[in-house]
Formats: sequence, C-alpha cells, structure tokens
Amino acid sequence: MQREVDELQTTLSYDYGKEQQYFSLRGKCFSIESKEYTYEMCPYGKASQKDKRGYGDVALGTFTKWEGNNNTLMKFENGQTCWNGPARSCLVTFVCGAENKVIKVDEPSRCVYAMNFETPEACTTADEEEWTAKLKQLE
Ligand code: MAN
Repeated sequence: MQREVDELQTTLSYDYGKEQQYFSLRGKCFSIESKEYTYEMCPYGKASQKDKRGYGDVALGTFTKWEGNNNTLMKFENGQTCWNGPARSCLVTFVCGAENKVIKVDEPSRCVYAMNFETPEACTTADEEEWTAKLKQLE
C-alpha cells in the first residue's frame, strides 16, 4: 500500500499544465525512427534510444522538470553516462499539432538529445487565431 501511496503522490506532484491538459499523456509513449535508432519518449516517464540491430536500449533520461515558459520544454535527465561524460539528457519541445507524435529527433551535441513533439494539448487560442488567419488568407 505504501508503494501505491508513493506512486500516487509522485504522479500528483507533477505539473500537467495550466488546465491539467497534459495529464492524459502520462503513461503513454511515442516513438520515432532516425538512422540506426528508434527513439522513444514517455511524457513524465523515460526517454530512450533503441538500437535497431538489437544492441540494446540506452537511457536518455527520466522526466525531471519543465523548462521555459508555459509548459513547452520537457526535460529528461540522468540518462546513461556517455564515455567521458555527460550523462545523457533529452529536451522535448511541445508544439501544437493535430495528433500526438514525435516529429523530429536530433543530437545537437554529443549525448544531448532534442525532440519535437506535436500534440493537440499544446494548442492555445493564439494557435487557433493563427490558423484562422491562415484559412482566411487561403479563402
Ligand atoms: C551511442 C549513441 C550516440 C552517442 C554515442 C556517444 O553511439 O548513444 O547517440 O553519440 O553513443 O558515444
């Protein structure tokens, strides 16, 4: 029972956004293929890099915090340490889109990973206005 209490307290301690809109992403995982790897990202969980040839999984980190303003940058830290450092980490940029999908992955510097994650939950009224303006222009 204590373990269940701890788990619930951890779950409840996370920041799910202004309107708790990201709560639905908890426990789900999304993946993208790039070169010899399949990358997986589980919001509020773990991020990993799986070798397609079966050389095993490399941990890119566990969710630690949101960075920046308005829940747009989700940080995963303390992944498997790179030879000569650093410990792997991954920064996920949340962008407004029609479905939940990792659309891009990169390794901007050695063992530092960056992903772009599209989700309807990241859409704001500003996005709606922008799309409405685009539509008007097309019409
Ligand atoms: C593995 C992968 C790469 C990383 C190197 C660093 O091959 O995790 O992404 O750059 O290790 O040695």
